[in-house]
Amino acid sequence: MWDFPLFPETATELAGKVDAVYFGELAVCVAFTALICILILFYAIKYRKGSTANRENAVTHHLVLEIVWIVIPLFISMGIFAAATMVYLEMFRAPSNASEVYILGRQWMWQIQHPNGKREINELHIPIGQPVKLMMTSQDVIHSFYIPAFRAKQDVLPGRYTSMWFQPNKAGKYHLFCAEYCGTSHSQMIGSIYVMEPADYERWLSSGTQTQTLATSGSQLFKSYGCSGCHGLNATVRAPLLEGVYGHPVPLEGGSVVTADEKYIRDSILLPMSQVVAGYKPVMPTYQGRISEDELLKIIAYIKALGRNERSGQ
Ligand code: HEC
Ligand SMILES: [Cu+2]
Repeated sequence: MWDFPLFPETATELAGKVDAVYFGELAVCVAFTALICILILFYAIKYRKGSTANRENAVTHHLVLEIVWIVIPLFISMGIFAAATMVYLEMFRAPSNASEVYILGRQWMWQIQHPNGKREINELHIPIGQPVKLMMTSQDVIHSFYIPAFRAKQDVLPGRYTSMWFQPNKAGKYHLFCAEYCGTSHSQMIGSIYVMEPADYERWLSSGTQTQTLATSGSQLFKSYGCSGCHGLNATVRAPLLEGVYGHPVPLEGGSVVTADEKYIRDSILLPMSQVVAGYKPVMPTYQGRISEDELLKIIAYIKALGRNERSGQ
């Protein structure tokens, strides 16, 4: 049997679109290469030494021809640009109903946490037909989360959150690779993605030792790190309440406005001086070096959940 796959499986709709762009470009390249080769051969034979072809009145300029060979490639390359941009935008913008999974890369493994607190290592279980968004960060060096069957790849950086999303449409087991050389055992930083039927997935998600949700762990950390002493309702220090801050614009000291996303909350905790909320004193201490990436994810999940509670209560 033919067992020499030149192409990975396609397990998302988007993967098909990425392939379409790729094969479209390949077709353009092949067509032009063939055209040029054929013309070279044709003229090499026609004007070979000793041939009687007419060499008088050789053309040196041809305006129409020049315009044609500028305009046609211009349209072709703009077409490729438009198609690729459309696919890229779709890849870039996660739908708002996507469920979130947190990924922590480190030398040399992937630690994965689901919002309900379930953890896995080098394995990611997801349901078929539902959008999933990954929030990713690294504990040490740059890694890259790569799932060939989804045509999805995103660098995972220390000190920063990156994200990507996909919606698998075919159940099965797929490869997961680290696609950024990250040290001695980089080649072993691999794993599997399991795309499951929704019912199987629910069963898997609720199986095993039931841990508490990320947001609950986060609320405990919020107390144990003393955040609630300032951010709580009965705090003596004047600090902004964090209910509903996630996803909303925050006016900063100095006049600018930022949207409170994961990165902003992370920076607020590690580098509180870098962005001070308008109307407040910069008294919040930095937690750089005191809070682990893992704990940060939980606190962020908690602050995000605060936002949801508030909105649903309105
Ligand atoms: C000593 C009091 C104090 C402590 C302790 C404290 N904060 Fe703050 N925090 C503040 C103040 C004051 C601000 C507003 C000024 C600023 O942005 O630095 C703030 C701002 C923030 C913001 C940005 C809020 C917004 O509305 O944009 C976040 C998020 C935050 N803190 C999270 C935390 C977390 C998480 C902890 C615990 C790990 C914590 N804080 C501990 C006083 C505190
Ligand atoms: Cu790696």
